[in-house]
Amino acid sequence: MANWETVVVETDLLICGGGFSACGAATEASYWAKKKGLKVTLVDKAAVDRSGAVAMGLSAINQYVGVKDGENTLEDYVRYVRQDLMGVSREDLVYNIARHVDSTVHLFEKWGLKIWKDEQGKYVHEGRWQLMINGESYKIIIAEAAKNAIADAGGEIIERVFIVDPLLDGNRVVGAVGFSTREDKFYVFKAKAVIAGMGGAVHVFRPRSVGEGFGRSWYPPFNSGSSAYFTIKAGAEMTCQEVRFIPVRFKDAYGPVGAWFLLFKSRAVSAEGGDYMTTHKEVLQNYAPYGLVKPIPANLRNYLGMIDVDAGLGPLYMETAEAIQNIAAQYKDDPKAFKKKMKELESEAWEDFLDMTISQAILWASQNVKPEEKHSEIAACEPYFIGSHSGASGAWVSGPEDLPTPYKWGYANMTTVEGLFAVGDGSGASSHKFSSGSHAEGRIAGKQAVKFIVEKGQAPKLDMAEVEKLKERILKPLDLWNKHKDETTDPEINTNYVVPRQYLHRLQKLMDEYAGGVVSAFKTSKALLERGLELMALLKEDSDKMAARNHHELMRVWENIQRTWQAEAHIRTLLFREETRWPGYYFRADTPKMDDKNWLCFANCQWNRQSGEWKMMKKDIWALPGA
Ligand code: SFD
Ligand code: AMP
Repeated sequence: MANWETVVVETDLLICGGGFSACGAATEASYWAKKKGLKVTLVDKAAVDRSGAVAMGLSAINQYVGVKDGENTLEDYVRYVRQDLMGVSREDLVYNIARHVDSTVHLFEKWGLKIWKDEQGKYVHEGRWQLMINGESYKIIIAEAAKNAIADAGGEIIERVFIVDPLLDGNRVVGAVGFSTREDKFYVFKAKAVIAGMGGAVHVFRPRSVGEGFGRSWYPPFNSGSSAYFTIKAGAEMTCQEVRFIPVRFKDAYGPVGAWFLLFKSRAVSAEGGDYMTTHKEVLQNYAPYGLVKPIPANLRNYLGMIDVDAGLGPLYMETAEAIQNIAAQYKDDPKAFKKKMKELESEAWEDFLDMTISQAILWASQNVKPEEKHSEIAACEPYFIGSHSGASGAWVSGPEDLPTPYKWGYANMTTVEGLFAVGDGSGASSHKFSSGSHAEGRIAGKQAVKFIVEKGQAPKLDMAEVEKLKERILKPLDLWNKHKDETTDPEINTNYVVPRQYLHRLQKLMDEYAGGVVSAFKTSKALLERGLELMALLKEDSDKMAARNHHELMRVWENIQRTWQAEAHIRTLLFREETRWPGYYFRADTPKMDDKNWLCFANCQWNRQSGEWKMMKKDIWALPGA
């Protein structure tokens, strides 16, 4: 076995991940931990300042309820999420996040984030729930607050350590193992409670960007399903594993569309079919009541565009020029004011990308796009797993203490495994939390995890023989490489191993063709999924044969294995739910209709740590009283 040092870190609370939810958890937990003399340790595979989905920055805060100004009620937000997720959401969790999110946003502002204000000093809204920000440094600001809080409480931040597996004592989490991506060090974390905040997953499906563009995606390439893998492997019940997210984005560089639709009030059209939201309006009747209320759910908006694409009426376009002209038109009688407004809109259009998807600005520049003169192509992306946005996959977590929710087994945001909490993209069925809501959810879980430690914390009992086995398995790819690399002239072609990229292509091909990726126009069926599972079993056998030539590739190996578990949970749940509830995200060709009678419920799954079997379950939906 590779001769790596084992570093043991003892802590009370372990926070896995350093993104928005983890920073929220660290900020809040440190405050309470300091009072109780407890230690908080945060571990990120990258550098917290620029890690996760918000690495490049964002141009909007997508969840702000505005309770203090009487703009909306918490129940309004619960209804919005219920509607957008076609009736399937954990209303207790959505409510809990909504009631904490405004104060989180106010903290962001206090920490230095620039939120746009109008002449009256009120926040500038992009849409009903969204606020415009100067967000290039969004992540750094939020990271700084988390780092300060941890330092103040005497905690620790460990960067560039990739968390792989949870450690368990029966049904109680007692820590985690991981490895340094820079040094020959294997880490063992002993903890009384653990928060999984390692984001969602990308590159489970073959991306549109292949060849020279490989790696480019809407969702950040850094998140590879670590939260899902961690909670599944711990034996936690999972939910909404079928609810992937497919955003529509500016084509090929994945620039966001929210500002165009909401702030600029732009239309999207297909080249031959016109405004698909109008021409296919009657289709929405099939998805009543969700299809009939504004805003129309994200998946249905996708679906109406896909109808034209399937009919060969594409490409789809965002009518940027028309939208800009429409806004500037109010100044048409004053040429100077008109020119000034046009300049302002033009710079806002570019800034929207420069704040969060710089490559889209580069692509526009390289293709000579002037948004004020010419429309721009948009397309549905490959599927991602991001339960904090408009997908819903994640762990099934306990609801808040004070609500009469039936889903409650102790501490808010705790999974079905004692002491293991999940947040952000790691917790399911509580979509539309975005950056601000994920941070708020992290704060909720951080406080609850400290409470758990105070009330139920136990010295973690670790089976060191088990840990040693894990170390051997986790470092095996390095051994495989060293043992066999000289056997062939091209070290990437070898009968004893596959390199991570080869394995990744195989996983992506499988998912794309059998589980409804871009190549299959997001369509799948029972037969395809069953065949996909057969191939998945063979792929999993070969996951043991991945080789790594260095630290970086070792991380690639484990990212791939984690993606594979996310993929399997996805296929199994697509198979279980015999209806098409989210057309536009995926279509079950053999059960093409929405079936409220049988399937207005959560589809949950759980992997059994002893038997290795998966169990599939239906869970009832609970509606928040008054919403
Ligand atoms: O609109 C390990 N999101 C947007 N939210 C907004 O509020 N406004 C926007 O403008 C947003 N836009 C947007 C958004 C997302 C993306 C991808 C784009 C654009 C291109 C959503 C938010 O970003 C999202 O909701 C939150 O970031 C979710 O928070 P969280 O904590 O669940 O995930 P994270 O921030 O990505 O952090 C993950 C962390 O885990 C680390 N990590 N650490 C240790 N071991 C491992 N094995 C690990 N694996 C991962 C990561 O390094 C990171 O620290 S809009 O355009 O859609
Ligand atoms: P996006 O850039 O697509 O991630 O969107 C940013 C925010 O705007 C999210 O809260 C979306 O749910 C919302 N959004 C985007 N497009 C629309 C639309 N056409 N109608 C209503 N809400 C939208």
